[in-house]
Amino acid sequence: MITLYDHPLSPYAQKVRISLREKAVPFQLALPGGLGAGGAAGEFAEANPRAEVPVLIDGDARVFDSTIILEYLEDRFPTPAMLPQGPGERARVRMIEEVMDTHYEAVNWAMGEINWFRRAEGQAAEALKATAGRQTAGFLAWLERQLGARHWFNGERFGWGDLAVVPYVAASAAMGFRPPEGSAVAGWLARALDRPSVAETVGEARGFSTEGSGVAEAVAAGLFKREYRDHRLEWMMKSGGVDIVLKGLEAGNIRFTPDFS
Ligand SMILES: N[C@@H](CCC(=O)N[C@@H](CS)C(=O)NCC(=O)O)C(=O)O
Repeated sequence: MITLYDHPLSPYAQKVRISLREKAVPFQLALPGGLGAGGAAGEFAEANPRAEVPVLIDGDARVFDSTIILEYLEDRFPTPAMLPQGPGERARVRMIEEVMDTHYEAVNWAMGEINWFRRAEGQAAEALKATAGRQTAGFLAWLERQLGARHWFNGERFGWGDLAVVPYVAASAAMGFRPPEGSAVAGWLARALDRPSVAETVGEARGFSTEGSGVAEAVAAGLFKREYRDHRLEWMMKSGGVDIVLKGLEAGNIRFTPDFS
């Protein structure tokens, strides 16, 4: 049986859950201990030197990084294919995935830092949220052009292009940044949320509430070390969150990619 180390709120993990469900591949979920606290260990940490979810274990194959896992699943369980036919179409959906994973994700993640982890409060928080709202509107406008007259981002059939977008747009919508009413993306989101693979995955994320879970207090107490890597760090630097980074470094409650050994 395939094991997927993941977390229900991770958009990267959600991409993999949706692909597995579309392909009707049985799998078991495992939540790694120490995730987010900088203390992951065991099979999960051995499989992924970055100590990030998702990680997929399939016999001797131990695969990290959501895109590489999707590629693995495509090779291992080719039917139904998630990628469209033809090099041009495949490149098109991979570019959409790249934008979602390395640009859009930063905005949702930053909203989590503010709303759940309370890295900023009062006026400072409001200013950061306003910036996030403007940026999300920009991404949604970009997505509207990518979708064009297509039924799915993937083309005629639901696939990679859609499972790569839906975790991010559904999360934005849940935070109040919805696709404009009547837009093609709003129609697409409703269609996507109707699919059992997506409904189950997004439902699991929405059922995992951080309200009252004490995560902000855990950050303040230094029990959480949130990963400020790549585009996430860039978001903070370019969007008015420099103080958050400096305070987090001083308090020791942010981390970067671990050194390899
Ligand atoms: N490029 C990776 C990114 C994975 C990633 O950033 N995962 C986050 C959760 S959304 C994580 O596990 N972070 C580790 C931590 O917070 O300690 C992928 O596509 O799988």
